[in-house]
Amino acid sequence: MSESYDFLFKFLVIGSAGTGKSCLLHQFIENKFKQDSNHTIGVEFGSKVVNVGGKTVKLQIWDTAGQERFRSVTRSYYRGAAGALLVYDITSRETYNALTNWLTDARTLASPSIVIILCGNKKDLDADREVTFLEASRFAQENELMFLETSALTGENVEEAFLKCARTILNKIESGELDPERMGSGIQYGDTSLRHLRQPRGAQTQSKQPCNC
Ligand SMILES: Nc1nc2c(ncn2[C@@H]2O[C@H](COP(=O)(O)OP(=O)(O)OP(=O)(O)O)[C@@H](O)[C@H]2O)c(=O)[nH]1
Ligand SMILES: [Mg+2]
Repeated sequence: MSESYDFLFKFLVIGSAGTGKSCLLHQFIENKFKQDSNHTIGVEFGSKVVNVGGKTVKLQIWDTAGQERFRSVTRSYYRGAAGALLVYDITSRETYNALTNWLTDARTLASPSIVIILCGNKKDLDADREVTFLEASRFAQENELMFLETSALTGENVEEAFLKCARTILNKIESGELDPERMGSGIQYGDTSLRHLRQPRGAQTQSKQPCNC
C-alpha cells in the first residue's frame, strides 16, 4: 500500500496511569478494545494515515506511560509534538486533579503552541462518574483546550478526538498561524506536498521552449 501523504503530525497521548491512553490508541488504530491492557513501560508508538479536510495526514503517535517512575523517560519524547490528547478518567477525580501538571509539562516541553484536546475517558462508566462534563468543559475553556468525553471500550468519540486535533493543526497551517518549516513544529511535509512544492513555477512553460543544443 502506498504511504504517500501531505503532512506528518507528531502526536502525544499523555495523562495519569490507568486513564486508558493505550486503549484509546489501540481503539483508534485497530478499531477494537484492547483487553487486559498493562501499564505502559516508557513509551509505545503507533501511526495511522487519516483524511482530514481533503488532505492526507499521517499521525505519528507516542503513547506515554502515566506512572511517575517513567516521567523522565516520557518527558524526553515531548519535544516537537504538534498535538496531544490529554487524558483523564471520568471515574477518578485524582486523574482530573493532575491535569494542570500534565498541561504545564506539555506546554513547556513540547511547544507553547501545541494543540491539545482534553479527553474525559471511560464515558461508558457513567454510573461511577466523579467528574461532571460541565466542570471539565469549563476547565478546557479556561485553558484553551478542546474537549470530548470518550470511551475506548465502546469507541465513542475516539476517532473524533484524533481527527479534531489534526483538523485544528491543519487549519492553523492553512491560516499561517503554524509554520511547518519551523524547527520543532512537529509537522513534516509528506511526499505528496514535497512533490508539489518542488515543482518549479513555470516548469511547464520552460519545457515547451525549443532546445538550443
Ligand atoms: N470501562 C472502560 N475501561 C477502560 C476504558 N479505557 C481503558 N479502560 C481500562 O482501564 C485500564 C487502564 O487502561 P490503559 O489503556 O492501560 O491505561 P493507560 O492510561 O495506558 O495506563 P499507563 O500506561 O499506566 O499510563 C484497563 O484495565 C482498561 O481495560 C474505557 O473507555 N472504559
Ligand atoms: Mg498505557
